[in-house]
Amino acid sequence: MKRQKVIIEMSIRRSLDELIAKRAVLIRLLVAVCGVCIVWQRGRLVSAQVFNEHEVSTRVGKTSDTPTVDVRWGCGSGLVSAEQLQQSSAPLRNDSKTPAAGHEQPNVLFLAIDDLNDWIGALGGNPQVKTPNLDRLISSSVLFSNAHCAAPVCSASRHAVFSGLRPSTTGWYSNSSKGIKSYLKTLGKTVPVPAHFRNNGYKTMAAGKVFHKGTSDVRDYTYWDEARPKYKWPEHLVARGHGYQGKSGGHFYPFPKDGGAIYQHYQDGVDGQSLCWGALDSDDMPVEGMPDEQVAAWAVERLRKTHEKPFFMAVGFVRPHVPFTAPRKYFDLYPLESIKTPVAPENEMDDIPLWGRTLAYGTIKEGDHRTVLSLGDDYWREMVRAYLACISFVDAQAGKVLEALESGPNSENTIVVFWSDHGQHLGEKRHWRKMALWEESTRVPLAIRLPGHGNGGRKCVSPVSLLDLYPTLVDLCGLPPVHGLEGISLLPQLRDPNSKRTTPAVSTWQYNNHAVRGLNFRYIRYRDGSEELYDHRTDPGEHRNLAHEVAYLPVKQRLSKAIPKRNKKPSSLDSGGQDSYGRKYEMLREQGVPEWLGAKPALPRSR
Ligand SMILES: [Ca+2]
Repeated sequence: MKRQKVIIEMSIRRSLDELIAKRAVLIRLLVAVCGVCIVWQRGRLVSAQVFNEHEVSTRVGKTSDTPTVDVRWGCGSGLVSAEQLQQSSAPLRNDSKTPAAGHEQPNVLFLAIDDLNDWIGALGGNPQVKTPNLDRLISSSVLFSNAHCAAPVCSASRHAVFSGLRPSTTGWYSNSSKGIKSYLKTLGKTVPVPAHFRNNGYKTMAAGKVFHKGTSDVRDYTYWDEARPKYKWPEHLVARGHGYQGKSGGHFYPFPKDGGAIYQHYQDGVDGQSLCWGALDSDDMPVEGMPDEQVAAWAVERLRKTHEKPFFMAVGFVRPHVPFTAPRKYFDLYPLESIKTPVAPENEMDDIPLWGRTLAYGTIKEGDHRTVLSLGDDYWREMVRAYLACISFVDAQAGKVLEALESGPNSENTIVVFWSDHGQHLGEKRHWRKMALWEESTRVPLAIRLPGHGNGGRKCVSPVSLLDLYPTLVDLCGLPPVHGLEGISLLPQLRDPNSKRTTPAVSTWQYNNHAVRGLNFRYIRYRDGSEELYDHRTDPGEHRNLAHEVAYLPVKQRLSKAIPKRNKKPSSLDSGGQDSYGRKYEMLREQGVPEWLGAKPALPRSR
């Protein structure tokens, strides 16, 4: 009996040992599978960052000896560091579709300002500008001082931001009006940023110019739980007849009573009205205030409330987009006689290829810069002052929104992302507006403020792209990863702004024209193969094209590796046709380049 008991005990122990051994094998197997997954994922990230410019760092501001500040924000059950989020191999959010009111995930205020170049205090693009509110925001944010758009025009840039995909991947290159068919063909399979937030338990809200045409570019397609209705101009202002009919079909108001100088020159319906300005008096504006003031009031009202779910709120201001009209008091900040116009060296167009000059020609029949010069000795300076006035006006509106956030119940757990969709030329390279591949067109303000203001006031000088916003938001808010995004998360730079980042920023304007911005150089390659190269260490104004200098061949070769291999043809080129720039290029080639764009052949300067 005793022997039988011993045998049974031994048998049970052996079975247990085998079970434990099998379990250990299973656990080891699981660990191995997880390891392979992590290595594969890291490999993907590394392969995306394999490009290395080997440029000499010219980092400015605070340096690596500045201690890294832990990036933290308040959560329902304590504090979660960005480091923890980044290093976790588990999904970055919980599985609940409806996070509790404690807001386990942070809110996001996504603040977009249209057509704002680097003329803000913190970026130093124009020392005369007054932007106290944006400067204050940046002083508590991580500033990305070398940030660039994916496309230098409203609609293409915004769809790149919200889809996380390049124009050359989707085929959405321009502002041309697109119906639902075109949308489905180019972007139908994407999940726009606000849709991803909404699908994962966030309340989504929007007001103003978020997409090109407001809170959505596609009729009946909405990503928002709450969106401010599209603004309608008062009839008495429309009846004045000065509204500028943009090429994409949008109307822009308001104008002064007499329409301003350009209206006096061109009268009704002549294009060129977009290069206009005007100081507005109270009866030139809606009784409720300018649309941007109304958008600010809408956002202020909601930021002062608590919300049951975490929110993603997009607020888009239209100014400083043309027309450069704003309340008169903002013009009074800038006495005309004090205004300096941008530097435009006499022969700066001579070493720019025909494609570059084609872009600089602009959209007015006689040429944009030529038109500005023809409107009077002071018109260029007046336009610069008006752009500055519009910037200060929109800075004041941003200030209202930020004050409401900071003094309200959402101040402790809201990420602020401040960005513009592209830059703006005001005569540099004889070019106006955007829609080119030089620094003035592609450089944008970009600053991210984390709850607790981690690393506030520090600067990342590495090149980054607006494409990086989507994966950054996914990381910061713990959303499920999205397959195929073409940007790279900025989370490492939010943790440490000196964190190395070697992937350049690529901007694309129309089919197969690209600019690659590295830490120190800008390389442009147009669709006919012509090139430009600028060294920002010695030539921040991009006045000397180095593309034909043998010594810079290695730089060109390195930067050209970042040019997209895939360039989806827009429908206008499907059957071998030309787009509008292709036609203009052919026209200039046949008729010659006008004197104001540099009549000499586009050859390298003699050394
Ligand atoms: Ca824009």
